[in-house]
Amino acid sequence: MPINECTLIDLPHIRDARGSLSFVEGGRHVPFDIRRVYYLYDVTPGVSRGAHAHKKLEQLLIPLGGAFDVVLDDGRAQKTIRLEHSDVGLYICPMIWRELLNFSSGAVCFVLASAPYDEEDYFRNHEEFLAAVRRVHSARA
Ligand code: T46
Repeated sequence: MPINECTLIDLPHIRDARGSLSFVEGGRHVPFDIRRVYYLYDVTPGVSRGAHAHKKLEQLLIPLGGAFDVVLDDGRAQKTIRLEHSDVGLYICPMIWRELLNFSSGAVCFVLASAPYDEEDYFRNHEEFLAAVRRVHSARA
């Protein structure tokens, strides 16, 4: 999938004197039914996470606190997006290599996913990912 299929999604933000509330509804704010939720927290300073792609999984990443960079790579182009607002999520479509880095202190990455955890859905080797991307493009040509 081309990298421009990965988009920032503005989430509802209800603010009153008590503070802020945002919410996400599957099929309305994200283009998939939510089948799993997980979150990254207590991230060790200086590390990166991710560095893999998914064959079919779709995800929405939301910075619940703090900030971090997401590097997206579709095998042809790369772009880096900094997530730093709790009412803006990043939708990541299938077949995108992603790496999360530059986490601020106390950052939390909350993730909504379209399927339960399945190790078979991962490309954890970048060369294998690139080979799969090339196969898709040559099949389309
Ligand atoms: C992604 C980035 C943003 C599970 O058992 N269940 C789960 O739902 C997940 C996500 C992971 N795990 C296990 C698999 C590994 O043994 O937890 C361990 C660490 O997972 P991983 O190295 O894949 O974690 P990250 O932070 O590198 O990647 C995760 C997601 O796996 C991935 O889909 O996009 O966060």
